[in-house]
Amino acid sequence: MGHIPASHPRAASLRVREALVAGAERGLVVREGLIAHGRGEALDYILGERTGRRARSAISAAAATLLLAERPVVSVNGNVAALCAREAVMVARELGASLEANTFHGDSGRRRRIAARLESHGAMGVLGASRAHRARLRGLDSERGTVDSRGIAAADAVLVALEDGDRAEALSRAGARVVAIDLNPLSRTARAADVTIVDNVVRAMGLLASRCAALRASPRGRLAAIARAHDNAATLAGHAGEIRARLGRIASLGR
Ligand code: PTJ
Repeated sequence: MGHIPASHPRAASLRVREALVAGAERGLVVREGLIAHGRGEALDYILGERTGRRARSAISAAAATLLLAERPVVSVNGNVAALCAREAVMVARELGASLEANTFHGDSGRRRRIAARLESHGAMGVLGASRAHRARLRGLDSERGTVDSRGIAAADAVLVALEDGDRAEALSRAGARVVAIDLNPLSRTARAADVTIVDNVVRAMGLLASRCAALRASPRGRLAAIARAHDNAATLAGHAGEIRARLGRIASLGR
């Protein structure tokens, strides 16, 4: 780390790459996670690398949805642990939610490392790494379906970020509300979730923590109204329109 000059026009993006590479070297991130990041990075570039109006509105709906839940869980995979562990812990703290290490690839050793990383940022009792409390999420044959009986298996709302689509669908079928952070408005996760924040986790997780803090004392009626006002399909269509308009402008004006 440290060889990226602050003056480099892509310094912020290069630092995020470095954080992921460091995460891979520490055994938090799998190689597939680096590939997944490339896809996200390309979409972020097209979307303008900023948290736009639609994403901010989705962040409010996400905060309201999670605050209304009785048993919310923040699910953390390798990429999230490497990119925004501190902010994920802050979200869980504001919600009074459990944090659960949950991965698509690999072994319980990596889940333990993810838990340790969250604990280094002040989390306590991170779920997902103990064999004693293993449960299966119905209809999900991958490793991601191995969940904690005290956490995701019993949750009524789950925050998932940077994921393949199967789990959002399985959680929805199981009756949980799903809040997703995913830069791809076309992905299955984005479409299966109740609220999708189309933004980079690097920006969105901290903003979500702040929004949860701001709304935490609100009456349930106000939270329900905020959650109800969110139309996920329309928001995703809006993001797709934004991409089309941005590319159209570039194509016609050359900038
Ligand atoms: O740690 P594991 O084993 O759970 O593995 C995690 C990965 C990411 C490898 C796994 O879940 C996976 O393969 O994911 P996908 O199917 O590639 O989907 C990742 C989604 O996240 C894609 O829609 C990407 O566009 C999006 N994405 C990538 N980077 C970011 C992102 N969304 C938000 N912020 C990012 N930084």
